[in-house]
Amino acid sequence: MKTIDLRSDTVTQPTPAMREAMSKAEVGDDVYEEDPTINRLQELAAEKMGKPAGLFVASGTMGNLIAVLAQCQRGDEVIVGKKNHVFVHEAGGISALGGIHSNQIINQPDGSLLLEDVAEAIRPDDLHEPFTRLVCLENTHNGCGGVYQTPAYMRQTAEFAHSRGLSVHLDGARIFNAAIAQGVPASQLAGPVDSVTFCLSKGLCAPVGSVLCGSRPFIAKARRLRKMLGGGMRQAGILAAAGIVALEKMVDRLAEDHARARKLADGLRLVPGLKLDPETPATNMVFLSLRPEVHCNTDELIEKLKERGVLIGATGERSYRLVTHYWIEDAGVEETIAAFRSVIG
Ligand code: TLP
Repeated sequence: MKTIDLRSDTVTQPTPAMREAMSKAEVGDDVYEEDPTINRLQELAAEKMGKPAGLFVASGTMGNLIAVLAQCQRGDEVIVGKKNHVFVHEAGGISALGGIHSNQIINQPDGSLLLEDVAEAIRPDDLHEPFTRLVCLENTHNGCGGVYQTPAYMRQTAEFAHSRGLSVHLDGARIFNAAIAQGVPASQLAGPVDSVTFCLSKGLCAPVGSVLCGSRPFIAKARRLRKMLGGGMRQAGILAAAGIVALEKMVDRLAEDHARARKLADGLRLVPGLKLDPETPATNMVFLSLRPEVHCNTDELIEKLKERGVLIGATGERSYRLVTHYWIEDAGVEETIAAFRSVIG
């Protein structure tokens, strides 16, 4: 039985073209900045983000952590959405490792932060309070349903933050999904912010890695912080080679994942007992929950689907996320709908 793994796009395996490029990659010691493949990946990534420089990092989590550490001192404060990955899913790294305080504000259902809320969260110049330094955004927004933010929102929010003396970091783990969904270049979304992390290892299928992009002085500081965190990776051009294939060959096809997510949602909407989140899917994620008449606890549904070869993830009590990606084909979508029908229909 072939497994249909919809738990996340992080489960994607490298493509044959990636394995081929990895086996042939020219490498060097990246701590000396002498790995030609990493250097090429960083240049390509920076160009795509519309930034002067890039830094290959081990993960999205590491990229976000370095970005925050580079822009805040211990005791400083970051304004961040309550549902942002950096606040919810990164093991509290910014406070544990950076001593950085977070001021969490409400995400609107579309993932955005209201400028009024940002304004209210900015600390006055009062010795009792921390200094506010940074605003963290996320696009697409995972915790809010894989929704995307528009270029206008990114510009307005960054302009506002800058006018108040704050920097802006974008967790753009899935920025290419946001770009493809809107038919705009990713640089239009990342252009207005000071730093951006995006992931090569999610929908783009590379086995490992993210790239953090920003100004040259920012990246120089980030490089030192990466070393401090144990992330100087030596001959990691083997990994960067897959990242180059990801950027050159895997971006445009994300539209296929979005179309399959829509097909999946359309099919599941017709299964009695399932309630799909309004507007889902915005990109490659389908969010749904069980209606009260279905007698099944959160894990039971996961187990029963697993017996039929379908893996999905829980997002809460009787609610779930299904993520489409390169390794999910049309047949997998049909089989998933059929599996749901047989389990709860
Ligand atoms: N998200 C994972 C889990 O951690 C929840 C997933 O399965 O979606 N930013 C965003 C918006 C993310 O969704 C993720 C991963 C990251 C950062 C972290 O990336 P990695 O896993 O490379 O550290």
